[in-house]
Formats: sequence, C-alpha cells, structure tokens
Amino acid sequence: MSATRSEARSRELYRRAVAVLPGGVNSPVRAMRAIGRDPLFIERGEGAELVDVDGNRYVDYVCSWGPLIAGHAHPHVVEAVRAAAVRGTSYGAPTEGEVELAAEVARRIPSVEMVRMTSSGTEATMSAVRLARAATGRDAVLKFAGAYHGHVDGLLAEAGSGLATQALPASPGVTRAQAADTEIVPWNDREAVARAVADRPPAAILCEPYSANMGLVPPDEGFLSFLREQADASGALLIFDEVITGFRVARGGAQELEGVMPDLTVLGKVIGGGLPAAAYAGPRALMERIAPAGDVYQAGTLSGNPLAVAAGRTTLELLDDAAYLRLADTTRRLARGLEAAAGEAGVSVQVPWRPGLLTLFFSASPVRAYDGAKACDLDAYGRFCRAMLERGVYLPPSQFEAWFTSLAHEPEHLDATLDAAREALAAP
Ligand code: HOZ
Repeated sequence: MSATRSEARSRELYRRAVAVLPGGVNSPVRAMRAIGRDPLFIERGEGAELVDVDGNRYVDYVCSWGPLIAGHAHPHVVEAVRAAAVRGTSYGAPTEGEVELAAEVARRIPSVEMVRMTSSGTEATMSAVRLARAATGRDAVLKFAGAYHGHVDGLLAEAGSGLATQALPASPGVTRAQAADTEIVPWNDREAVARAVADRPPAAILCEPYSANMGLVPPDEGFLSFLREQADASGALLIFDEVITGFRVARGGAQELEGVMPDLTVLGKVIGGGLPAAAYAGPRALMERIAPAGDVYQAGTLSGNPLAVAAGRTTLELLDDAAYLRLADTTRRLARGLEAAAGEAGVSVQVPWRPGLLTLFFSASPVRAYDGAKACDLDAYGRFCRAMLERGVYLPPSQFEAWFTSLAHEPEHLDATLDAAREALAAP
C-alpha cells in the first residue's frame, strides 16, 4: 500500500457526477455502494491494468464486466476500430463486416446458423424472448432467481447483478402484466422447474448456462440437459443467455463445454470487443421469423455498428485454441491461489471458476443457488474489496458479480494479486 496514494481527483469528479448523473454513474454497480465506498474514476486501461484519474494503477478483474478478453486497448483492436472510424462511424445500411462476423459466430457456436445483431445484451434478450413467444404462441417465460438478463421489464424480478447488490427484489415501473408472465424458480432445482413447466408451459426456459450475475454459480451435473429435456417435453424453447460466457469460456461458449444445445443463444460483451454490440442467434428455421425475413419485428439504428463489428471480429481473431488454454490456466491459478490464501488466513471461502471467470464467495458451504449467494458474508467481501483496491487490485465491487480474467493477465499480475489477497484476508 502506497503511503502517498490519493483519491482526490476521483472524489472531486464524484462530487460533480452526483449532481448530473443519478447516483453519479451510468450503471448502478459501478457506484461501489455495495462495498461501502465511492467509485474511482478511470483515466485509461493498458492490457490487464487500469489507471485512475489520480494516477493509481490497478490489476483489473472487471475488464469492463467481460468484453475485454484481450485486455484493455489491445493494439489490433485499437487499429481495427481506427481503420473503421476513418471510413465512417455508422451508415444505417448493411456492411461486409456484419456478414463476416455473423459467419464467424455461426462457425464457432454449435447451435447457431443465423445471427441478428443489437447494441446491448438487454435488447438481445428482450428480442429472443419475443421470438420465442411468437414461435410458441405462449406468454410465460421461466427464469431463475438470481439470474440477470439485462434490464428487460419482465425479467427484473429476483434478478441478480445490480438488483442483488441493492437488495431490490424487483423494480418499480414494471407492470403487473409484465411481471405475471415471468415464472421464477431456484437455480439447480429440478423439482421446481418440472412443477413450474407443468403448471404453466412456458414459451421459453431462459438461463445463463453458467449463472454469473449472483456470482458464478455453475449448474449441477446434468442440470442443463434436464432443462433441455423439460423444454422439449413441454414444447418450450430453451434460451441460453451467453452474454457473459459466449466466446469467453470456450470458442463455442458454455454450450460447447457442456454439450447441451439451446434453441436460441443470446450474445454480448466479447462479441463487441469493448464496443456496444450484442446478438441473438439460432437455427435458420427460427431466425427467419425475424423481420424482414419474417413477421417478428425488431430493429436498431446502431445494430451492427461498423466500429463495434470491427472490434468484435478482431477480438474473435485473437481467440484461438491456445488463447483458451491460456485463459483457463490463468483462471485456475488465480482460483487455486485465492483458495490457498484464504486457507492460510483461516477464512472460509468458495472459489468456483470456469475459463475466464470466477467468484470468491465468503461462504463456508458451496453456493448452488441465489439463497446461498445472499447468505454469504457480504461485509467481509466489502472489506476485502476495499483492502484490495488499496493494494492495487480492482475487483467487481459486489459479491454478486464474477471476476474476469483476460489474455493480458501475466503471471506477475497473478502474483501481485495473490500477495495483496494474503494481506487483505489477514487484515482484521
Ligand atoms: N450489468 C453489469 C454487471 N453484471 C454491469 C455493467 C456496468 O456497470 O458496466
């Protein structure tokens, strides 16, 4: 910890921010309230590191909440965006890059033949649900407590991410009708799923295949296959929200690792390489229901934006088999190191991980669902996060978010992180 560390400029910017931005931020978890402090304002990112406006440097495990799998300002991505920008930032007309990106997505993701791009994961999930309702003629959507699928009205109940952080069971402003079409069951609970599906056959069973917005809570063995069976037996579609896991845990996302194919896949984050882009995707027969090929309407002025497409395509080019091995190795080393550090300090933790993401739960027992995540020692996580910031490590400022590793994280970053973690865990 540097004796000269100052946060004066961040504090001053925050003072100005709260006057013009609700809560001083443009997305709630950034405010750092859940860890009991004010946000840091960022000046730049370099590889695996962030530099704040006071010149403090951090090893970054937020990585813009997932898109930056290649690290900050990767030279290839920067050059691709620059080259695209000088040709024009948006046309509202089709481009070659969109065709190439869609073809690459279809090559990588086993269940995908066609892709429709949007600007955010929220839009993509909302549109996938609309398509599922059109395809099945049903209204209900089955989702899991603690899962987060963007801020789609009907999907905000018992959602993870920022809602969990603020302990909001639901958001005012969502109509009763919208909420009534959402059925919520606990993650990893087969009986609850079977009961809900039988009581009211849904248009879709919607899940994050690796639930990562209540912290990372992987599915129990066979749970995703069970969801596939339930969807097939009831005539529902299975939608995988792979906004976080897509292109991160493997070339073809969690569906490739788990060998379970959804009907529709929602993508975001990595597909835009750090610029705003997302997509929903699936087999031709379903996707051709979307206008103008079909009758299900959905549109967007900046959908398929050429800068985002350039960043996304270039990021995918960096993601070969060796990259995924490296990412898995980095994440495994970090997870094991955190377990060991906690063990030395006599602190009970759980560290579930998958390639490219992990969570450090302050819990004596494994976390299998939202109740378990909420029962973690949230104060201990807050103290730990604050202590890590003081030691130059920038973590997601909430127990209910995943940490992200990138190809830019070098062994020295991990060593510095684990040194800091040993101190932070041992601190009173
Ligand atoms: N919804 C994101 C976390 N799961 C947060 C996005 C942000 O604040 O940038």
